[in-house]
Amino acid sequence: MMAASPDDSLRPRVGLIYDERMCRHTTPDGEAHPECPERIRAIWKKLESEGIPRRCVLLNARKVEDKYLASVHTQNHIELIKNISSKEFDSRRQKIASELDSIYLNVGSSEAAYLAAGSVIEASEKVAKGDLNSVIAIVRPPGHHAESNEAMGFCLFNNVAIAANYLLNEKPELGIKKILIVDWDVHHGNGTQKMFYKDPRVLFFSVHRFDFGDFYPSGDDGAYCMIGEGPGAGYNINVPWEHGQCSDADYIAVWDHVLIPIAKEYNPDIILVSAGFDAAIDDPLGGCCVTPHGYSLLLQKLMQFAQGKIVMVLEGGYNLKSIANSVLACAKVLLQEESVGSIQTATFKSTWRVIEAVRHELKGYWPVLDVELPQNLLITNSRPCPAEVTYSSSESDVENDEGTARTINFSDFVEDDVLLPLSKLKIDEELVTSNEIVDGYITWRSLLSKVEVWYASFGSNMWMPRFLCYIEGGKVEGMSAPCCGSLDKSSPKDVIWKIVPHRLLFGRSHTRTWGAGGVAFLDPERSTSDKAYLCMYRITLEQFNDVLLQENSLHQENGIIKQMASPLLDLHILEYVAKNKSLPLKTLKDGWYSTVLYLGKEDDLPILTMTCSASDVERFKSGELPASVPAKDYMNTLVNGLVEGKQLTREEAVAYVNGAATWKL
Ligand code: Q9C
Ligand code: ZN
Repeated sequence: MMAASPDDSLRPRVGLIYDERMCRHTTPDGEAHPECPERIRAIWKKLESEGIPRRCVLLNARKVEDKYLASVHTQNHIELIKNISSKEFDSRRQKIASELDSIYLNVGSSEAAYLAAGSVIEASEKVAKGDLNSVIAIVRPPGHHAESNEAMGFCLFNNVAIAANYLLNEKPELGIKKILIVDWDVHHGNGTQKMFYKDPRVLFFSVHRFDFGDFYPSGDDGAYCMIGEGPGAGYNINVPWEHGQCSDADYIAVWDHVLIPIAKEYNPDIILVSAGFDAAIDDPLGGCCVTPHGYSLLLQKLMQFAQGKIVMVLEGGYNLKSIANSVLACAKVLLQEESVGSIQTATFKSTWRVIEAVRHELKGYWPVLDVELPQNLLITNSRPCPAEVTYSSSESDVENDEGTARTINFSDFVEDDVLLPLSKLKIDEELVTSNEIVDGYITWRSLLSKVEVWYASFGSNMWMPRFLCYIEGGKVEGMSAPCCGSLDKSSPKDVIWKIVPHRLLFGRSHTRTWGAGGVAFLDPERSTSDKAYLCMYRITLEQFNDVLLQENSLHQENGIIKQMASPLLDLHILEYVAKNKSLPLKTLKDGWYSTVLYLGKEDDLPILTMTCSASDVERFKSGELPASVPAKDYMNTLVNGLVEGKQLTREEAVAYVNGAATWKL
């Protein structure tokens, strides 16, 4: 018997479904078509070449039973797809297909359609049961355009809708009560939307190219005002792009500001992804440019929900290389073999406009959306829309078969802008919570790198070499673990000392950095009988954010350095801190240094520091949290700081620290 490698039990169990029989659905006369058998062959070949199948569990494709089709499709439609490949239909097949919208049919079509739908059921059941963590179903024909009584858009049966129905109605014992369907195919998932329009048990989310109704499947179904009906109101979410060329940044912005907050609230039991890869870079139909890395980020951000129960189902995607690379990137994410970093492109202005419109439309149903977006998102690095830059149809570098480029009125884009003057900002604590720590988002950095603040240290950071660990990374003597440092590693522009009338407190008996010993905090309240030494470093607000993150030990998870989607402290929150002197950041509520203090100004720059929560201060003062004398390494660092900073002699420094540490009410 082969010994299991030590991490086999830790590796997520990922299923794969692929079956050559789904390649037998072809154009009858062999003419070229984007939805071709090579699509799934190319994907499978790519996965094989990377050794993915042997790291996965291979599932058998199976044909769907008619009774499971019946809750989604009409009897009429089922009969048609069942019989269409039979001999009796040989003469009529082409005519039937030609009367449908974007459909071809041949002798292999029925079997492929039955296998695609059945395979997605099989995949969903395995994941719902918990036998597997996730599955990738490499199926065709695709499904999301198929309506109850209508094959269209290369789709015969609606594979994902059939599986969702199966879980909810046929297998209640699996305990799946809420399903999130994420449709990131570049086309609107009109079929799926219709099936669950009045059903709150399925939250259907689709992000798609819309072009104001001109992009396939065209019409109004994909508009953001289509939010569901009756009990399903609020459970249908459309994010309609105004134009092509959307990239990773646009999709990530929609994830961060629409899908993820709603998914947190909805708390699905399983996620089905209608994973078309026709928004991928170089797709001949989509005209967008999402990279494999972008797709892997989108998928990774979904893995925090439903205990990672994800079924990824192929829909469209017509560039063989792009779809193969994208599916590969997603497989690595599901296998947790890839740590996904940040993205490079900028978000379109139109994307913020669409996001704001969607949030506005849905905020009555999802209170998390009833908060203004952090405005720095809107003014940093936004790309003008393609329509603003150039728009002559001959010059359009986007190749697509989806109608020709329209002349768009310039003023539509320039006048109606999402940017609000800063003075119109409503700043409240809700805004603070909207700044979440998520991977892969860096546009705020360029803005905050232009703002300087004084970071006032009163603990071990008073010793410059120790503080520099937060900037440059690394560690100094006595520290048990190295710091990751800030993204911007440039040194403080200036260092000055100041004495302030605040009480220094030492508590907490153990830290990750120093081991046993005390940790310094500052009482936000001023009192003339107290004094604390502050060593102040002039750094950028961007760097301050990175320091704040490290001080709260939130900079990494599972050994992976985190990127902040948006800053913990942006300009508007800074304004708020300055006004209120002290501000607990909800995003940091589990950290020891969750409160930002404003200690006035120096050279017209704000002085900021961080301390524990107000309730912890009270608990220190009341003795409920014991004071704790700094242990040797930590004490040395404090003393070094005060001595090298020429504030105190060694003896005075020791007395200062001991005095603060043994202070009683
Ligand atoms: N002028 C999927 O991606 N295009 N279907 C028709 C007519 C149809 C795409 C163009 C595109 C269907 C699953
Ligand atoms: Zn598509």
